Amino acid sequence: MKKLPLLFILLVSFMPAVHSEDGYRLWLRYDRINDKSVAATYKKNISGWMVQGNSPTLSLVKKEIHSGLTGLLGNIPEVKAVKASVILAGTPQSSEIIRNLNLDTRLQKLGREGFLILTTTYQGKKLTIITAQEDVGVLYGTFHFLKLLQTHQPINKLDIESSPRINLRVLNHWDNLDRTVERGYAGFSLWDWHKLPDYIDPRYHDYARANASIGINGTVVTNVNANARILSPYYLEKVAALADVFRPYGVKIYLTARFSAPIEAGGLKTADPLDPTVQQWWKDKVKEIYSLIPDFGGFLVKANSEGQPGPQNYDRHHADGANMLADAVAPFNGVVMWRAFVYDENVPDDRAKQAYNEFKPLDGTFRKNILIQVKNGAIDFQPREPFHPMFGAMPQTPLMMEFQLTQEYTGFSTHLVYLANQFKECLDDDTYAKGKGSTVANVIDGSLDNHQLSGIAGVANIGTDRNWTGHPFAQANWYAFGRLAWDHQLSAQSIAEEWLRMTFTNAPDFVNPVKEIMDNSWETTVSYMTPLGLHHIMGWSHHFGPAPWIKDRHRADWTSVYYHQANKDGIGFNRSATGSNAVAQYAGPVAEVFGSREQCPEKFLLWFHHVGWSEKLKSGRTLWEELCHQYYAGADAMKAVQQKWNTLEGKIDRERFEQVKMLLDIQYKEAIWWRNACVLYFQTFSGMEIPAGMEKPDKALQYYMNLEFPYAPGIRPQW
Ligand code: GCW
Repeated sequence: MKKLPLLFILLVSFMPAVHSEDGYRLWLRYDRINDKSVAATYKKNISGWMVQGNSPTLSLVKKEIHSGLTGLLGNIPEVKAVKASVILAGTPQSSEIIRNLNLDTRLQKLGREGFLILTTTYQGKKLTIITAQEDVGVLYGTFHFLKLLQTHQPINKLDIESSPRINLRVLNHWDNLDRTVERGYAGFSLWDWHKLPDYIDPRYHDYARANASIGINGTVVTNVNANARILSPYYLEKVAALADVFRPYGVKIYLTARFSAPIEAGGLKTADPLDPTVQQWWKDKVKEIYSLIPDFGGFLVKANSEGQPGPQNYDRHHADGANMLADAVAPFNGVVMWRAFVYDENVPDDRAKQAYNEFKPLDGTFRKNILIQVKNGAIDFQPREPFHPMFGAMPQTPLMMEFQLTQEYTGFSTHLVYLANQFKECLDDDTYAKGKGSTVANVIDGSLDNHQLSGIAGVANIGTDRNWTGHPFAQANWYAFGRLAWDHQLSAQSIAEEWLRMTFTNAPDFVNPVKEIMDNSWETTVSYMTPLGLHHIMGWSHHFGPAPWIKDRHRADWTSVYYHQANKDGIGFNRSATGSNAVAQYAGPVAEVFGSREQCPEKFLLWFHHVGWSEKLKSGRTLWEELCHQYYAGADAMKAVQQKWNTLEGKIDRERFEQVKMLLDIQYKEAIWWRNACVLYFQTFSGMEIPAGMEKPDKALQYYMNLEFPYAPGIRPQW
């Protein structure tokens, strides 16, 4: 063995045991502001801080302000009495000074969770107050204030009012009880059921704190493909321990309810929602849960979908099932989030139409404490989908949005894909349900149809990986989800910018180019995976990589050929009036645009139309040429991103720079793979040459078709 130099050994053994820039701190990095003039201005404006009041949440506020100010600016003292330029946090109840400022009318307008940050004078002294009606609002305001410092914004004259546009801002963890995570690409589940309730992993606090910092106020800790065991006393005391940790951060806990739990966990013969013994079982179970977790949020349910049991097993409607659970949680102010992700291979109709067909007739029959949770598009979190036709179609029912943060269909956690642009495209789309301006965002925030209850869910991309999300940039999707859930009017670009400044650096020569990379990343991915409205052409079951050739499997609606419908004439799923007529599920003006071959936006062309290979598109290219162009442009754009990233060496820490560099190598390789496999496969139908100037794939189609991935996440190898 080679001897290590003494100096090296000494250095290593005296190195503090911290993980430097390993991403664990997410966007909550409070490193000293090294821009001297920025720091000096802040110090002039902040002479000290005080938090008035005592509660578990206000203790967190104290901790946050202390660590934030100390980290960012150095020693800023906690003071006991007001003096000039003090930061004061509290509510009118907890702080006499704030009470004396008579802000009640302003605060009431901001609701339970909203906050006010105000520079004002008190007894002749300039103060900045962070206040709200309730403690949790003060916590949100605190994070906002610290963000201003982290992103180098002016703070000398603040008057910021902010309140969430959506009530329930919830993460959905598809975490199994054995700690595997369905569609998880960032390690295992955070919830260590074995060691709970006695062992509280500090990470539970850090998780809740990160959520609170972006306004997420709920978490469903178990998979929608549910296991009834979570409802057993063995687990419920563990769930209660998690709830105790999350509570001061304003994060409520929810569970998934397996519809057949009365049979599995209760020993009943049926789970029929109209059977009184079943109803009673749920009532008792709910009572038991609330005795352990008084602020339990409620249930999320996947029923009669992909093999999950549900009311239809007993010839009942979704509403019968949802209402039964809603009645059980109603006395405790709980809610039921009932998923609309239903489709059945035995129903001959277009899969894209099935959820609407099932749920629309039930509008008006759901209890008041039910939200129907609808995925952003009608198929399944594809790289790009038109908005789900259910949005706007059920005015009497609060519809909740479900976005997917975990990148099941957008390159797992190896591809840099900033999903805020995808979320925004959907939120900003106009359903025309009540004429122009009936955006999806207005449907889900309750404003369009005057619903008090509103919600948005993100399928979490979080696991035990040290940096939480696998790809350092996947943190941005968690962050952006929270920010948009709070305020869907924010732009994807502004969110990217604040995230970059907090997560990496404020230096414009890093922030600006990387913001651009993020801003283009989703379109680029769509382009090398599923351009022009193509969808569901990925690998069987694990969904890794391209596999447009999948056919002849036990479920047609899980094959690729079902969706792309390529043949000698052309490609695309005809969902217009001459095809499945899925377009008719949209309101008139939308149906007209999507249903017309000429008017349909080309980004959705093959989603709604079967188009001939030689038909001309807006670019003047034929469909075949355009398809090739998009695949090649997507892969080329990835090359450019790699090159751009490499010029940024030295501008951020080496750890994350290198990580991203390696991941971009993978992403470029996989972009080429998608491009080659798809172009070669579709060529077998078009029979046309890859246009001149485009580099020919170096392998034959068969090579791509023979690839296997026993190591792909979600796969259990047979040998
Ligand atoms: O996206 C698909 C996934 C399934 C998932 C299902 C759902 C939890 O491939 O893994 O199951 O959707 O949303 O229920």
